[in-house]
Amino acid sequence: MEYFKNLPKVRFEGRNSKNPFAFRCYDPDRVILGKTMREHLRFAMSWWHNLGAAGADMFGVGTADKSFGSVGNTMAHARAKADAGFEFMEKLGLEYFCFHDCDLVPEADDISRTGDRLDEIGGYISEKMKATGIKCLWGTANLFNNPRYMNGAGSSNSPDVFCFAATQVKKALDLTVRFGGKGYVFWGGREGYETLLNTDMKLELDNTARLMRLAVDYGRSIGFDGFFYIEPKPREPMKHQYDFDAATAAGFLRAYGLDRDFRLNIEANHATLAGHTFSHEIRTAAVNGMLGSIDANQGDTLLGWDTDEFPFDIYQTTMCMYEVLKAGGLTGGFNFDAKTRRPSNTPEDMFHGYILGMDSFALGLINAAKLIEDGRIEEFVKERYSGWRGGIGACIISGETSLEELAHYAANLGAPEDPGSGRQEYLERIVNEVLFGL
Ligand code: XLS
Ligand code: NI
Ligand code: NI
Repeated sequence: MEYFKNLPKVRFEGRNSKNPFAFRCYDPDRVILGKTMREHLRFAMSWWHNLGAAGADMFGVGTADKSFGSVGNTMAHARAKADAGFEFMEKLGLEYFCFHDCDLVPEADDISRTGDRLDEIGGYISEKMKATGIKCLWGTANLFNNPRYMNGAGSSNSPDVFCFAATQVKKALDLTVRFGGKGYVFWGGREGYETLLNTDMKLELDNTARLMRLAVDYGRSIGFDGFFYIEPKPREPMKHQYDFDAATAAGFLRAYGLDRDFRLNIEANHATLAGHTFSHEIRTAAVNGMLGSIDANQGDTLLGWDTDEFPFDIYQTTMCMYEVLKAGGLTGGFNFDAKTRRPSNTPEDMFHGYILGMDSFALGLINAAKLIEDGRIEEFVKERYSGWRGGIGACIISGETSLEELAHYAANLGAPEDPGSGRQEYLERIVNEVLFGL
């Protein structure tokens, strides 16, 4: 059965195309700085938003029909979702998907029964993967929806709840391995607190790390050789979330000795919620040696919550790709953790969303490569720090000096050399010149 009947296979047609169901920038085989676009970008479909989210919000039920011709909350619906998902990915040329356990099957009352359902759908999806060549970018367990996680999962006050979380992580890892997934994500939506008055923060942090350590040990024991990821987010649903931002998560991973197995999955909208730019989070992950994967979306600063919009802002995709290219690429890929707006409720809109997102990132990649090839920005930064490559700068970096020696040096100078203008406006104009010929 064809689910997206009037929707064609989306192909690259270039800048002159007027076809709304064609890519104008995403040309998977085009080589940019020595790698094809498909290798640089590794786009993934998020099972939850694309096949599950029907547009419900706090004030109203869904507006989109995601039944895919079958009744919700049944295994028949789970299979229909998989069928529709694979058709969608094939039509869009998406080579990867990401999933939560609960996206794949309806949860049963009994967690073991849910596990059986996951085994069943696992077989069904594996067949489809074989037939299409579509791969799994990462899997995860939904440890935030079920009421048992109201006080957290790894960070719950209840050891029983911790064991239920462990059960789900184990099963989600089994599935990820079965799908040959490249990664496994922890997004700690409920790992945080509402008030310190009822919270043992130290125990909660230690236990969150314990769950991750147990996951690493189990994953490695069943042959998972990809990376684990933390996806930082400062708040929402909890008021305070432990994985606030990239810097916090990097420190956490080091403190608990998890830094060899874990990288970071940076989401654009989470960066802005934390009061950072997307690029700041990517750079912070990169300088910590922890840049891993990206949840590609964008927020709306006027709204200020995780709106999960499809990426549209070309400055943002450009500066993201600039950071990614300079960091040498991702271990993961670009997962569209994004959904169409509530009033965009047709199957066509699902296509428009992905075409917008993929083209926005493809153009970002093209632009970022141009900025790198232009070289003026990098040259400026290099020159700005040139003092550290010789003289007293090199001496400080080598570590062979003391505060007394530096004080003596400064006293002899009388006044420091002019540190020079930061030239922000000049650099911003270069960006505009390279992007728009301005
Ligand atoms: C929620 C997160 C979530 C993770 C996966 O804000 O972005 O969707 O990516 O659990
Ligand atoms: Ni996400
Ligand atoms: Ni999010």
